[in-house]
Amino acid sequence: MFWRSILLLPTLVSASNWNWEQIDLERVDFPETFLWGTASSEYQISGAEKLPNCQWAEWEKKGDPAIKGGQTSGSAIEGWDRYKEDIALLKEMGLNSYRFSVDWSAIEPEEGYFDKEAIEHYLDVCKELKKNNIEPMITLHHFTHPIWFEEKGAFEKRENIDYFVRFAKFVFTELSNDVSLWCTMNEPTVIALMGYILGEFPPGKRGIFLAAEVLNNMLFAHVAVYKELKQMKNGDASQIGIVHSYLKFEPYSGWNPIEAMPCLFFTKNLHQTVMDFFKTGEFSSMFFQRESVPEAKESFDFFGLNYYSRPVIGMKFSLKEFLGPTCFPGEVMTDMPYPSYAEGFYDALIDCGTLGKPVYVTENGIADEKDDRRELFIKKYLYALSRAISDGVDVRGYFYWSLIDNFEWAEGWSMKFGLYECDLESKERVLRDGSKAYIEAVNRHNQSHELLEGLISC
Ligand code: GCO
Repeated sequence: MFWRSILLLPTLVSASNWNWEQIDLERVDFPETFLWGTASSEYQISGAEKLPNCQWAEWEKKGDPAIKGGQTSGSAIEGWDRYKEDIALLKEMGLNSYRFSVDWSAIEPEEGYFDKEAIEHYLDVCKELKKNNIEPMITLHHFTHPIWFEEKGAFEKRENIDYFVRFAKFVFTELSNDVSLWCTMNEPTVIALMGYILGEFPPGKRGIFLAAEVLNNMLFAHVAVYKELKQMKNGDASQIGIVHSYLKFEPYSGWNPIEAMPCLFFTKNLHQTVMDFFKTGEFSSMFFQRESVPEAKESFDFFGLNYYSRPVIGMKFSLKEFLGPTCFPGEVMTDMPYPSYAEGFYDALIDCGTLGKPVYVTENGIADEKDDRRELFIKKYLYALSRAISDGVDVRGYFYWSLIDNFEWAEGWSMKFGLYECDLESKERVLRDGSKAYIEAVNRHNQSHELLEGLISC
């Protein structure tokens, strides 16, 4: 198995590079009925004050180094209370969709107790979106869950999946009259990596066998939720999928085994395992965990792709750090430990297209506090998206991460992903200059189709 994985190395880390000098970034074209939106998650925009029963609220209490510099989420950007204001921003930008999460700890703060007010809040959010012709896309699990679920061992135990299924069914019953796009889980691999290998997310464990088991259980939970929701009222009319973080690690010096081995390890376990699960119905980790779940192949109506970049790993030759993130000559780093790499976005789209289902880009964006790379990032990534679509990938929508700066988990407030920045005192939202590239692209697309519709109806 191990040696077979080594032979896989070239396919796992193969990368392409385009000559951007010869590319006209304005030459983009998108399908007429395309969803343009932004994405967020409840904890990141509403914080521990609004969600005190969430396992992240507990985790934050650990301070530094659990969260950089001991920062806290507080009331974050008051996303819960300011939803009307933020939906007005989406509308003003010309967007027609919004991906957000329904926080489990708000809905079921105690085991078996479902909070009426919380579900009504989400119903109001959906109604407000619909009123503004903005299509809601709901994520049922975006890294957070109630403390009581964490105490039971969360997804470490297969039997706990039933709790998640029960929550999912409750939310679907209440909201599916107004919502037809559903994501069961956000990035199970990131939970496995951050929560169970690096120990930087709750529960802060470090065990690769356990990490693979958690991933296995989360994928299994996705299949279980999919099957249940599809049988419910509105199930057939809904599109239900999963969100995967497409993460291929690349060694800086190609075949240097010290760099290549960890890249192979992470790419195989945190990425390829998920792609294979949905392609073949087989779960297989490098640690000899195997499970056949044939229904997995038909357990999604769309595939949610989160793509930011591909991390490049190089030797550091310093006493402090032996291996670390870097980029290739000529590349531009984002504020996160990876470069801007639009070619990888194209490759990822082509790869996801081979799953045979429609693809939604459920997240893509850049952390850029100085706002000196955002504009070009947006233009290049939208070009890559348009090229993948014209090369045959059935992409139905694109959700920029994120509308407004928000609490970036263990990074705290240091990563500025927002199209809008937010003053954490006044909570005022201010549009960044670089974000205008997104608004312009969306409006150009909207106008050209309105024009076309006008001509057809003449
Ligand atoms: C993730 C999450 C988001 C992040 C975003 C920026 O990918 O970790 O889905 O919650 O905030 O991706 O890193």
